Amino acid sequence: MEMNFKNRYFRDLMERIIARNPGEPEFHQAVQEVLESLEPVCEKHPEYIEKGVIESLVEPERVIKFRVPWVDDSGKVQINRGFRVQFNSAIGPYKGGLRFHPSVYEGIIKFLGFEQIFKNSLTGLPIGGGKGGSDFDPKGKSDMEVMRFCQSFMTELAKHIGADTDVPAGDIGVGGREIGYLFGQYKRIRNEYVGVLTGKGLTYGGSLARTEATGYGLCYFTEEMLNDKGKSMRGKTVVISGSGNVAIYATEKATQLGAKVVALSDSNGYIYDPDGIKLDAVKRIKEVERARIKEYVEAYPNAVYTEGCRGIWNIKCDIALPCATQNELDGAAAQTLIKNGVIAVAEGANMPSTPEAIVAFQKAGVLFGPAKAANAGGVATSALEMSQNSQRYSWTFEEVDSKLHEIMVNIYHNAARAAEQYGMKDNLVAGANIAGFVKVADAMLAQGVV
Ligand code: NDP
Ligand code: 2IT
Repeated sequence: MEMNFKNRYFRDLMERIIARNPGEPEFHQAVQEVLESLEPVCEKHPEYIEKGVIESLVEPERVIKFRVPWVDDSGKVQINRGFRVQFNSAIGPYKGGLRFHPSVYEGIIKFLGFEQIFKNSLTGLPIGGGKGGSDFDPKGKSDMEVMRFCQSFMTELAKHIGADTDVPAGDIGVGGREIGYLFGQYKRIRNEYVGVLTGKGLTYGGSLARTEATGYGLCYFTEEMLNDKGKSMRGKTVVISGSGNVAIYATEKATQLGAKVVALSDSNGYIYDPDGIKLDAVKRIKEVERARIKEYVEAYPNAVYTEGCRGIWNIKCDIALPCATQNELDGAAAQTLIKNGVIAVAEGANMPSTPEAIVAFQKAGVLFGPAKAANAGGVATSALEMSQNSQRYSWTFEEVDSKLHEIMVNIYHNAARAAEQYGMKDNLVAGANIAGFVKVADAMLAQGVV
């Protein structure tokens, strides 16, 4: 990856990070983007360099890696790897999701845990950064296999987490079903009924609106970003990649805000419905049947299914919301979107746009909402779930949703203000990195060398 550092300190540090974390390109990518944004901050505040804050920030406080043995339905022993990266606890207990996907290895969990530090800080709530997961693939497994895997995973993870220590949640491959099994096993091992996980079911301590929060928050952010430029989502055509938790509830809120969502995808391919996606069919296929998105065209023959997920960015749209996975939208896809007149892109997934894609959008004047800011509604609502658990009380859907809305509006303005303050007006990538960083860095300085 090309390095654009002006300052020698940052270039040397980045080279050291690459050498000390070999074979982890996603982690290098995430760190480099943040360090590039922090150069102007450290020019004004050299104490962040002099007191070792930057070097501490890029080194996880703790990396836990463990064997996850379980028995499949045919009686065969299966071995997976489990991870939890406790990255930074300067402003609160570690907080971040668990990802179950065959592509998971230490570098993926480190990139996600690193980004989580800044995202969590941006929410304005007291949560540190962490992430975990496994290379286990829930696809094609029976409920009982998923349960046995989750119980084994938690048997080890329980030693390292706690309601005031580290609070995991969902991410790719981890939804309500998995959180339920994980919570049950934690409670059994520790004999404690505490809010140690978020995204719990509503019958056992979950918060209303957590399921919807990431997708809804993404749209609240996008709407505010557009409103600030005298525009809105109403009447716009939207393309959303993925068809999981984030994509489904982004589709629901975008539609409520008067936009028309015409495409969704999964890792096999994408559907295009020029009449607007009918979300009830998608929810049935993905949430109930756990089937593939191509089933949609059986219910709605006007829609077209195309094999291969990356082609989704060829569809003409005003707004693109990548909500599947990292590096799913590259420079060429960005150029196609720009040529087709896209006005706004906001990231529901973590790091879905490659560095080349981000540069292309910024050069073309496309409004660009980076993941750390745009998808922070999920973890923000997780923090609201923690508050409700501590209070032993639950808020109504409307109360949680209105707090989520307020948080997303504030995140947009804080990122926009930080960008402007450092002479990078409208660069929300830099603004989000800087606004997220300053609170964590000041907390680290105050707490000394720890
Ligand atoms: P889900 O598991 O519910 O859905 C993931 C979706 O992305 C599926 O449609 C999946 O397709 C697709 N997908 C996964 N991997 C790939 C791949 N390699 N190529 C193409 N498509 C892929 O996960 P979520 O909706 O929860 O997460 C989606 C993104 O949002 C992730 O980047 C996650 O980190 C991020 N995020 C999630 C939050 C949350 O609260 N859940 C909060 C903030 C960010 P398939 O079924 O074929 O695998
Ligand atoms: O990437 C993310 O912010 C999440 N997967 C949600 C984390 C959380 O703790 O709710």
